[in-house]
Amino acid sequence: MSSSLTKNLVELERDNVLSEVKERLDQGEDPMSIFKECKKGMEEVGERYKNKEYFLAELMLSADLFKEVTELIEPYLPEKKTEEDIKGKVILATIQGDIHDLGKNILGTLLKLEGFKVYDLGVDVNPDVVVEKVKEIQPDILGFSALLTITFDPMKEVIEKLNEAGLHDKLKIMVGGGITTPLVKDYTGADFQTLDAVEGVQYCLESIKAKVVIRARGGI
Ligand code: B12
Repeated sequence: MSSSLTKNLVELERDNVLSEVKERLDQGEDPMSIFKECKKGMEEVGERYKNKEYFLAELMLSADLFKEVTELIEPYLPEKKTEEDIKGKVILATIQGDIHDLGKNILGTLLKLEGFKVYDLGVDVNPDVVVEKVKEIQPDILGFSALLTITFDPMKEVIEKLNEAGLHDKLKIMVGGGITTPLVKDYTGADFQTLDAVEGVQYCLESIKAKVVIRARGGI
């Protein structure tokens, strides 16, 4: 049974959605459960789009609304004060030529909820900027979100540059987004691919655990 929040998001009832989210956050409700209800609504919007009940306009409106919801939720996430409290650092980007960001934003919010520090470089990001940011931030994970086939080569370019600089050994690279497949992972040289943000979060958690074990054994 869908909650009123899920239903209102599906029906694009912006004012109702935002006022319910604000109210429940003020009452101290767990931000993750509010987020999950909204995510469920987004999945339903996606279904309606697939079934041609909704069109691009509805999809865009729901995306904007979902963005507003996540902006309301984020300040209520448990504060990660010290480096030790943070599970790991993740850089996210939609590479040059691609401006789709809905999936990336969902992943970013889920990662924050899980305790990761997320550096979202945005959309249409130049490959060299990604390489520079990896050098500067030294993340545990780099995640690309891709919805267009033209992203394959620039993602590959970044990964090749990271390999050449010996930086790929220190981080895991994942690709996701509607257009990606295991073949895209192999082509670009990434370590992991998925079409599911929750699986992406799981992969980040596992990568961090593995890194801790390697460190304890005197590795990186
Ligand atoms: C919404 C949309 C748009 C919106 C984007 C709004 C926004 N802010 O993102 C707008 C209208 C702007 C748009 C523009 C265009 N679009 Co468009 N768009 C779509 C559409 C309908 C939905 C994509 C979407 O947001 N899905 C919902 C999200 C949540 O799904 P998702 O990204 O896959 O994310 C999930 C997982 O994959 C995962 N995930 C996502 N990223 C990552 C990353 C990692 C690391 C991990 C672990 C997980 C993960 O998490 C999410 C939840 O589980 C698709 C068609 C479709 N049905 O997919 C076309 C589509 C992607 N677009 C397409 C095209 C061609 C375009 C345009 C070029 C159209 C044009 N002629 O102008 C432009 C592109 C402009 C550009 N330079 O980028 C094509 C791409 C074809 C191709 N093979 O390259 C598609 C497939 C439509 C089609 N069938 O032709 N688009």
